[in-house]
Amino acid sequence: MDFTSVVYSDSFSKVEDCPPAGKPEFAFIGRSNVGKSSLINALCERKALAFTSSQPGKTQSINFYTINDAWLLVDLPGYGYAKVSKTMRSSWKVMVEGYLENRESLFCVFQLIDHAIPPQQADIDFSNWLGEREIPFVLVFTKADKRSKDKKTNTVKAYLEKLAGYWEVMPPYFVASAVKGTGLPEIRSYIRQVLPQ
Ligand SMILES: Nc1nc2c(ncn2[C@@H]2O[C@H](COP(=O)(O)OP(=O)(O)OP(=O)(O)O)[C@@H](O)[C@H]2O)c(=O)[nH]1
Ligand SMILES: [Mg+2]
Repeated sequence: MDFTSVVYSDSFSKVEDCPPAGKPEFAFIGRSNVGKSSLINALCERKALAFTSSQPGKTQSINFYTINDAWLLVDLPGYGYAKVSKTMRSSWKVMVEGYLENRESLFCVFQLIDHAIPPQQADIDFSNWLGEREIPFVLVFTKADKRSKDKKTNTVKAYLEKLAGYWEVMPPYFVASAVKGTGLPEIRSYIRQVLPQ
């Protein structure tokens, strides 16, 4: 898919301040540092559209990027960052869960999972949270270029096995690397297929 025009639209720290729902939105969520902003940049073939950092907790608000004037990518702050105060955690909940539960134009969530580490309970809990609310989502296993810390564990298989303990139908999934470009054509093609014509 051509990302002919990519326009940073705006950032909001409160759901109620977001512009009225309109074009379909694809939102990126996952643990802090999993590579959400990097994947958005890689998909758009832009280096610094969404700000990234080696330190977790970089993205702090809801960021909208309009693609081809037809649909949006939405970068969200991550969950599971330990060095966060209770107040910040609860404002994250209000902002991110509020967006995901209430946004009428939310079309699909990309939940990113770090491919290089074994399945994390925080991710399973978040997949379950999405599933329980019937929010359509797909999984993206990120950092496919990195060697797994535990060479014996196939994270994709292990993660899907864990999810199968809760659900009969598995979400679609992709394995991607923002660095090497792995999986990007597949993700773009998925977006093209599911976008309303
Ligand atoms: N090796 C490798 N590193 C990656 C990849 N994607 C992201 N990173 C690195 O992971 C770190 C975090 O990337 P971000 O894109 O900022 O992560 P994020 O999920 O947006 O993080 P928060 O905004 O803090 O929630 C950065 O140092 C990136 O360079 C990848 O595919 N491969
Ligand atoms: Mg980010």
